[in-house]
Amino acid sequence: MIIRTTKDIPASEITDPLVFRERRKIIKAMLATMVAGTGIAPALADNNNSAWANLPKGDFSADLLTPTPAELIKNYTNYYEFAFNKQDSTKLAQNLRTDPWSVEISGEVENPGIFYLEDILRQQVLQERIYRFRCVEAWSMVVPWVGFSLGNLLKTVKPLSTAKFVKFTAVHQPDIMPRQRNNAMLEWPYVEGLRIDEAMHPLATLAVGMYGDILPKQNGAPLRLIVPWKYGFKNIKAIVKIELLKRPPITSWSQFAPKEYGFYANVNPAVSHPRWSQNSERQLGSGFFSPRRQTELFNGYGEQVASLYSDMDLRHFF
Ligand SMILES: Nc1nc2c(c(=O)[nH]1)N[C@H]1C(S)=C(S)[C@@H](COP(=O)(O)O)O[C@H]1N2
Ligand SMILES: [Mo]
Repeated sequence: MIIRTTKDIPASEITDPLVFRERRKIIKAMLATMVAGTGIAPALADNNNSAWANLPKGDFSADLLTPTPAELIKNYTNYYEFAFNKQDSTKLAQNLRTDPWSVEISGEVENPGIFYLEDILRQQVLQERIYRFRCVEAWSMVVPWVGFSLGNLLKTVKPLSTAKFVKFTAVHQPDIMPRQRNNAMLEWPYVEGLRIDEAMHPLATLAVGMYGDILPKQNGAPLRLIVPWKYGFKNIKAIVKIELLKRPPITSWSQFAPKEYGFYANVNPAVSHPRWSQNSERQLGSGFFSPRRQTELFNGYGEQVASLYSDMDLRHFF
């Protein structure tokens, strides 16, 4: 199943007001009330989103996914504001200031605002969502995220009919992010984007935790995007601003190398990166001689998301 959680517990139903004092406590308290998984439908009963009804309930099952060990996920990270290798970024990210944290939601919406993350968490239903994650560099992992539906958050600010795209902006803390200081490689802050229908899709997630705890800083704390059918670079970390726009935003990677990192970036084994094949992937933790995993179209989420792209020739949209 897509989501292992079976019980929706709005944080507002947790009685102890002290619980709200700390993000970590909120997340832990909500997770403690979760019941081990028996299916997806109950978890989404109040979601009001009929797309869930179409999810396959047969052998396609995230429950069958074995999460990658937490230590591997935490110690092999891409976080270019800190470093261009996967070890230093993990260490340096510990300096990030994540408290307090607020998110501006603005643009083509009826009710723009700046919201404390804790206030957002109180309104949203946290769920454990176990998804495959596929980096464009051809490595992959399975992560038990803790998060909530991006679409549900967007609905709270009432998108206007003119909202066609969503732009996400990551934090700018040049005093502790060395690559922002040198202006290295990408335009900072890191920007990503989605089409509005992609953003409203039930698989599009804002993660605040993983493995039943708050998100490690190196993995995008306190708030990051997870779009499991797209390459890893779309999954922007440390989000401070979400703007609904009429026009497609210019995203950091597509600006840096449009032929290599397109706006759509849907996982597709048939479309090679200009410098390497995307046909297979190395699963984090598997040995050098272990067989590679065959990469799947839309990272295996085609039944859920392919209809978003029915009018596109997938050979031409990287
Ligand atoms: N702000 C920000 N978000 C980011 C990145 C980054 O450098 N900065 N790297 C992206 C890339 S290329 C990948 S593969 C994933 C990696 O997520 P992980 O480090 O949690 O595995 O984060 C994405 N989100
Ligand atoms: Mo990546």
